[in-house]
Amino acid sequence: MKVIEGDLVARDVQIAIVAGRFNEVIVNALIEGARDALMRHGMSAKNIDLIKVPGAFEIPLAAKVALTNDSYAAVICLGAVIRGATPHFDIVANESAKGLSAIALDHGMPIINGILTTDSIEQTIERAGTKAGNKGGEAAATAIEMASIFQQLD
Ligand code: INI
Repeated sequence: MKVIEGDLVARDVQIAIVAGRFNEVIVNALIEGARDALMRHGMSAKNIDLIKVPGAFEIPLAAKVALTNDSYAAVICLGAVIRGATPHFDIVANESAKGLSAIALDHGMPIINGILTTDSIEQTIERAGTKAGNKGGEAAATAIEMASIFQQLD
């Protein structure tokens, strides 16, 4: 049986990070977590592009456009949607997740969902480099693993 499995070594890949500016203190920590993980897994900074958009709602569109230039092996999407007193949370959280899945399937390319959806600032901080790790770093490792799988499938 031939087993195709990704490893965590970045080989000749370019990766885009698309990040929302909303809740930027948190998102900046996710970006730093992703950048640090990508470098530790063998990427050089010149092969990482950071695309900043206003909020999580805009991330899928920017990710879709990034993929049309054909040079990225994966797109890492980072944002923070925190539940507030309005229904806006559900709209932004649901639409951004649905948008990312749709783009990944349409393009047949790895789009990594590192958009936090949390009930409180405390939960958000926990996932941005404290108690529960850094979800930006986890998203970066997933991107490298998926890029490795796609290199073997090509
Ligand atoms: N954008 C976020 O990234 N996080 C949020 O928590 C958020 N909330 O709660 O409103 C948010 N809203 C902005 C949204 O992403 C769009 O930028 C805006 O609706 C304009 O399209």
